[in-house]
Amino acid sequence: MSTTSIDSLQHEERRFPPSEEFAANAVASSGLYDEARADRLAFWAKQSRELLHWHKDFTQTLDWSNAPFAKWFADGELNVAYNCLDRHVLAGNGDRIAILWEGEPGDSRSISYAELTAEVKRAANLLTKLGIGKGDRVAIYLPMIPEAVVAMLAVARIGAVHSVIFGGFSAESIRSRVDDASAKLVITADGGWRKGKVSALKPAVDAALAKEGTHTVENVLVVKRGENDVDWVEGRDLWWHEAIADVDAEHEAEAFEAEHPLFILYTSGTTGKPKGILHTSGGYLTQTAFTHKNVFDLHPETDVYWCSADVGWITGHSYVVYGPLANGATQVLYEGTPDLPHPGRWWEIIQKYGVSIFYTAPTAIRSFMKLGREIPDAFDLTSLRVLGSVGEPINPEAWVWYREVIGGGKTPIVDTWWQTETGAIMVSALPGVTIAKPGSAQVALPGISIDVLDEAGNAVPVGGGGLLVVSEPWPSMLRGIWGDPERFKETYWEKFGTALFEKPKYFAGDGARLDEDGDIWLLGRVDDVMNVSGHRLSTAEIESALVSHPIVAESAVVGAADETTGQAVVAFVILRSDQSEMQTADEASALLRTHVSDQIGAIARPRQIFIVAELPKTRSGKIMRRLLQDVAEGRAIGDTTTLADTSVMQIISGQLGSTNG
Ligand code: 7RM
Repeated sequence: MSTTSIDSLQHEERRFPPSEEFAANAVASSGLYDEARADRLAFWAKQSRELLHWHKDFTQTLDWSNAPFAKWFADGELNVAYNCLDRHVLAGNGDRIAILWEGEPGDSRSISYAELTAEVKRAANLLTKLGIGKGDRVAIYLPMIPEAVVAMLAVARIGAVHSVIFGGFSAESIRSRVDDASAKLVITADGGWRKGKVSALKPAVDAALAKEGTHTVENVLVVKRGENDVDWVEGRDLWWHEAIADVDAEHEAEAFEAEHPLFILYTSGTTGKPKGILHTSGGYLTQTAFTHKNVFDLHPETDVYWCSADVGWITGHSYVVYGPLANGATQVLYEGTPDLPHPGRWWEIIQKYGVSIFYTAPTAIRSFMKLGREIPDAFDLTSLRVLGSVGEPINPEAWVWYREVIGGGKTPIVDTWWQTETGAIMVSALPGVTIAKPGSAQVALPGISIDVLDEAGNAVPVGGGGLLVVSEPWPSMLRGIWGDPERFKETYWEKFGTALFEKPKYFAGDGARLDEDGDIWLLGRVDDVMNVSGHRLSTAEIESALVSHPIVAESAVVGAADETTGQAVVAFVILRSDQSEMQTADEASALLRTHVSDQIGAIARPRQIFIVAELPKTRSGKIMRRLLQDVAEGRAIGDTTTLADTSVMQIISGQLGSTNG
């Protein structure tokens, strides 16, 4: 909700027509729209056969008879890793570079498709030797190093299921994910480079595995990267480089059913417990490959692609690992922070490798904007020809800056809307086809059906706001929530269509507006999910972390508009009565910020914590976050008439004169 509307007035009238360079792509792409409109399923079947190698062809494209549980290409068989590796080598492209890796301290590695294939084959043999088989879950907790990609592909190659846990998450987050998926193996590193120093990873895994619910883990495989000292559990822990040295180099990829599970990725929802989003093989790989090729106009022989996302997020899964590798792309992988050892590090990397396609988040763009254009202007960025944005709405001002300063005023920008659940891009302009409108994600991709509906399920009129839904199943859709089919149905499918309806529609949780051209403008989440720097965080999850601390009686968390990160976490906390005198509000607030960071991870640490005496509640006891949001954003407080006690907000805003927070 926050940033889109403010400066859209200033830029809304600006239109950026496609340049001549993309004329050929425009013709090809409009053909895709036509084909998909004529027969959506035939379109996806054709794309899938063109983009992937099927060991066994499929006869049925979609089985939606058990909606909302979909099956795509169900009787087909393929191997995801073979599609990302072996077939490129067999096609004569083994010497093509797959990964141009940059470590934060300045070390680098360049890895060809032949080398990556060889490495994944060894890793697959190692996993098998460790007793990992088809369907077993493997947790991966690694920095942005090539072994992260190797580990994911090796797991996929043997038909096991990976659960990648972002390296910024805490021991408790690792514990709950390992427990939920009953992981048999954890792959981690001693540490990785982050913000100019080695940040240890293994201690968090050790701490997690010392907790309850993690007894399923038999081994911990440790990549040496940080060279930091680590504790060692004999019989459980193995060094990756030692263990991989004495396994066979040959490995033949076995074919698995199209619906065989590929990975689980946990994401925040509206409750305190993250959901394990399940993705499967054939449909997921079809749509990640299709979108990566067409949304970015990829030419794998000549392009150098870079997506700045960490593999711990869905963007890293789909647009660092599976999409680009399925398409045989050459890509940059960067371990560290954007501003080290100097604030132009990213632009230096683009110059060094001649990056032509760059995909990043609005938060990053806004923080570079703040530093001024002198920094990127000092580098040669003329190799760039397509820019992408993902994770949150991009405000028109940042959009225009991105195009002018980074894209030299000539590159198309694709603003891509999608989710962990959708698996791949759903709404985006196509370069060369769509007249770009800064701030609007614009149109559904070929083969994707998007609607904006009101609460009753009716299409909103032009200019109207409503809820974003996907009205037809799509190949890379989530297949469920791990271990919780009821929550899957409830969360996504029951708002627009129940078992009574023949065809339920997918409710995305985002608000959207349609303009007079039919373009889609995303307006932010309509549920209690926040978006901080393009990362999803749940208010309920942070609230439960807060109340797990013995000094806290009650808490309420809101996402407050933030100039750089889109939203920021702001918490309101009532201390237990015996605690209020024990410490100052400042002390309590500092203690609790650290506590949240320990419980979930540094990204969830509140920007501010206000220690308050009361929270605004309705008569039925529901916290009115809207009012707290007014306070957190420094606005006049809205309508308080539905509060059980109307004086509460006066007390809270009165208190804010005090210094805590
Ligand atoms: C890819 C990713 C999903 C949520 C989604 C939206 C927001 C993502 C855009 C966007 C406006 C965009 N997956 N979102 N992309 N909002 N414009 N181009 O971020 O599962 O982590 O988050 O992110 O609210 O529901 S995610």
